[in-house]
Amino acid sequence: MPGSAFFGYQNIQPATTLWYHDHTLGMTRNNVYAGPAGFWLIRGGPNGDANVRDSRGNPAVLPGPAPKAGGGDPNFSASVRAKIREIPIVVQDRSFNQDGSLFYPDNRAFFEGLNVPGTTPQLPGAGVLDIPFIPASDIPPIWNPEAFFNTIVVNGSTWPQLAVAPARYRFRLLAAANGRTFNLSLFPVTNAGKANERLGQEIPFYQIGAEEGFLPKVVKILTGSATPLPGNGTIPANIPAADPKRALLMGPAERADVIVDFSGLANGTVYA
Ligand SMILES: [Cu+2]
Repeated sequence: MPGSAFFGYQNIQPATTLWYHDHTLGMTRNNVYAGPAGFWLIRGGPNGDANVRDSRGNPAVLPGPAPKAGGGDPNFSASVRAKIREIPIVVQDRSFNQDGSLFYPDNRAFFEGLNVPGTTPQLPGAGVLDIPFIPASDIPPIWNPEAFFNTIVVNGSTWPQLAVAPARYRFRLLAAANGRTFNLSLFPVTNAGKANERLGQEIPFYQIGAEEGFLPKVVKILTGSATPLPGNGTIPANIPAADPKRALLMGPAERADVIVDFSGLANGTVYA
């Protein structure tokens, strides 16, 4: 049919977390900001869940179940949701106008956190902005290449909370902002909206997979920790020291397949 095309995918990759979104030439950033995106989970095969090993080398018992077709929609049914232990989580950023429509920045200063009212953006070398911006440009702001927005959206909802059982969960994390990098950690906090104050000990992510499949071993991630993993079969001799602020750092389109253990935590504890 004119104007349409068929693309076939064999799904022969190792089991992993894939995702899809529109890559229309010249407007991918707008599709990432405003358009749909989805997960595409590949399971089974010689590199599938059944062959994952735990830290002792035994067959791993991964948290489940995941939602199944015909099993009810966990988004709309609390009783279905209560049984689910594997959840895909896409983290993005957005900004909104008063009427709820998406906000598009109209100047370059917005991107760099230097939006000082009354100042004129400067050219490189002037010490204010790194990238020149012409106030009289006839280019609409929708053509700005990237921006860093002020509202975090998870699976399409702003600043949502997930009620969990005292059990292990498997989260398929995807960072899908236009430009923002996320540094994810879980600390118990006061339940006071965005002014969350940290109250106690961080709980770790146990990362088992990334973009291309499962990792060669489980990686425990806490803020300031680092675990060397072999690349091309070797671990480099000189490993840089761990960044004290670094937790689960995720750049655009990166994925992390993690297990979080909520068992043994006090009922009602809020983590952020
Ligand atoms: Cu893409």
